[in-house]
Amino acid sequence: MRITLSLWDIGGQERFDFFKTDFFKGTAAVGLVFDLTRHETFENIDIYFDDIRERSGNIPIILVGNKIDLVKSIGESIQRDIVIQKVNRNNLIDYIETSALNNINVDKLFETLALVALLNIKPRLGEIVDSNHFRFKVLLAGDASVGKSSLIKKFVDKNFSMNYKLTVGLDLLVKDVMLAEEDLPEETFEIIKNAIADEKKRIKEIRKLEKISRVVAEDSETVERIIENPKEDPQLMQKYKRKRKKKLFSIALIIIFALILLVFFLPSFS
Ligand SMILES: Nc1nc2c(ncn2[C@@H]2O[C@H](COP(=O)(O)OP(=O)(O)OP(=O)(O)O)[C@@H](O)[C@H]2O)c(=O)[nH]1
Ligand SMILES: [Mg+2]
Repeated sequence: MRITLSLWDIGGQERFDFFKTDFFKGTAAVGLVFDLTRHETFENIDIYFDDIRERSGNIPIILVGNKIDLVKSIGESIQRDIVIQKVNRNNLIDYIETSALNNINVDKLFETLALVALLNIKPRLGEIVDSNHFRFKVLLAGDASVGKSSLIKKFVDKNFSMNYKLTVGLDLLVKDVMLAEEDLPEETFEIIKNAIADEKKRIKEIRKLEKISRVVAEDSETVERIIENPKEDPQLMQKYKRKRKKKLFSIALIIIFALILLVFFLPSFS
C-alpha cells in the first residue's frame, strides 16, 4: 500500500501564530511535537490541541516527545506518567519518543501517521488515488525549536543539522510511505472499500451540483456558493427547476412532432 504524505511543517515561533490555524484545515493526521528536555513545550501542547479540534474536528493526533537522545545527559524533565495521562485524557492515538539526531523512531512516527490517516479516511477530495495508493496531508505542530523540521528532514532525506534554522511560516515536503499489506489491521480493507464507495457517491453529487450551477449561473462566485450549499439558495434552485422544465418541455415537443410526422408520412411509404 502506497501512501503519499504531504508533510506540512509549521514554524513554531509566536510571530507566525496569526495564520497558523489555517494550516490545520484538510489535515488527515497530526504529530504534536514537544521537546523532552523543555517542560514549557509540553505545557503548550494544549493550545495546539484545542486549535486542531476546533479546525479539523476529531482527526487522529499522535503526541511526539522529541530529543530523547538528550534525556540521558540532561535528565528527564517531564515524567512519563504525566505524558501518558495527557494522551489518555485527550484521546490521542499514540505517544512516540523520537530523536532526529540519532534517527530513533523517525520512520515509525511517519509510518504511524500514514496508517492512522488511512484508518480514519473520510475521504476528502484527492485523497484516493486508487485502491492501493492514497495521498494525505500530515502536519507537525508544536513550539519553536522542538525539532519538527529536523524530524521531517531526517525522514525525507536522512539529513540532520545541529544548527537551528527556524521555519518561516511553513515548509512543505512530500514523501511516499510503503505499508506492507500483511501488516495492516484486518479492518483496513473494509475501510478502504467503503471510502472508495463514498468517494464515488460524492463525485456523482458534485457533478450534479456542477450541472445545476452551469444552468443557473454564469459567474464563478455564484457557482461556488451553490456547490457549497445548493439547498440554501432556493431562488437559484427554482430558477434551475424552471429551466429544466423548459428543456424537458422542448424535448417532449420534439418527440410529439416526430411522432406526428411518423403517423402522417409512414402510410405514404408503405
Ligand atoms: N539533540 C537533538 N537535537 C535536536 C533534535 N531534533 C532537533 N534538534 C535540534 O533542535 C533545534 C531545533 O530544531 P528544528 O527542527 O529547527 O525545530 P523546529 O521545531 O522546526 O523549530 P521552528 O521551525 O522554529 O518551529 C536544532 O538546533 C536541531 O539541531 C534531536 O532529536 N536531538
Ligand atoms: Mg522548523
